[in-house]
Amino acid sequence: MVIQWYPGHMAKAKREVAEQLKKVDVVFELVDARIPYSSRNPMIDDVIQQKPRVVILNKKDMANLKELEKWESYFKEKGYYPVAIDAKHGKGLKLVEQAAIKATQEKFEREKKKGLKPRAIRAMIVGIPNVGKSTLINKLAHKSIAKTGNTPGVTKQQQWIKVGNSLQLLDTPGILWPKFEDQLVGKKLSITGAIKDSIVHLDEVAIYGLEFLKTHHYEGLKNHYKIDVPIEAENIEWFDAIGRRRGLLRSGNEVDYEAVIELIIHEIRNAKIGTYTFDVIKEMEV
Ligand SMILES: Nc1nc2c(ncn2[C@@H]2O[C@H](COP(=O)(O)OP(=O)(O)OP(=O)(O)O)[C@@H](O)[C@H]2O)c(=O)[nH]1
Ligand SMILES: [Mg+2]
Repeated sequence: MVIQWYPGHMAKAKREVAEQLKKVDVVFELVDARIPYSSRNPMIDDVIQQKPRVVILNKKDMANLKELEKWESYFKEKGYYPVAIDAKHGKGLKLVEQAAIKATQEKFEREKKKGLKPRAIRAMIVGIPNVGKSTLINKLAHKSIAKTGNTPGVTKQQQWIKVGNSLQLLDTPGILWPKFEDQLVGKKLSITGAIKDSIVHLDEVAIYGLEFLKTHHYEGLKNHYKIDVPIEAENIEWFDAIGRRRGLLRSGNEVDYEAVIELIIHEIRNAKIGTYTFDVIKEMEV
């Protein structure tokens, strides 16, 4: 699978985020709870460095909660403050503010000792495309934040949004690139909708999804499609069974494989078959 990677863009995005970071006390690193590791920017630690960090595992409603707990422990061990939320439905928003308070406690105590006046905690969101940055900003702000200054050459006016009693959030998130060069990561990013369909081979993505479900959720997969295919059957037999069951046929009663591929990806991506976490911590070297 050939996935393009743009080092130039990547370096520019990194510089821009690093510039914005100077203005904040804490960073909200937003990741997709279905791929808490694969949806991180590979240079993120370089960018954020020692700044206190809340790792927000978003789209909890589509993830496997047991796996999610393991990832929360993983991030805690690294010294971050993880919280799992569902920004779309506004669940877990309070946790974000609470975590920000904890993450910055030491810094604010130091400021207090120096005699500095109490002030709001300043935060910004960073993350790869489609993890829910805009959704979260709008939920925390209780309104849709207008996009400002999209014209080239016009300096973008950044604004602070008041969140709860203690937090101010920068209205523009830092967008970073996901890790493109790893094949498996690319498939995980695609199956969760983080990268465009036009830059991947959808057949490989569908096969990845099917094999993940066969390995981890065989019964659920069979029940969802109301098919009975032995686990050791070739992928093509699964495609045939799913296609016939759903009536995805061409003339001559042939299975329309393109349609099956689209169906599988769509249903996994939108959690129609079940709620899954594709980054399985015990299967990874992290
Ligand atoms: N199920 C579910 N969907 C979510 C959640 N948060 C965001 N989404 C959906 O994910 C998609 C992307 O959300 P955005 O907020 O646009 O993501 P973004 O990070 O701003 O994306 P870019 O602006 O492209 O970088 C939208 O369709 C949202 O409705 C969540 O917690 N659960
Ligand atoms: Mg956005």
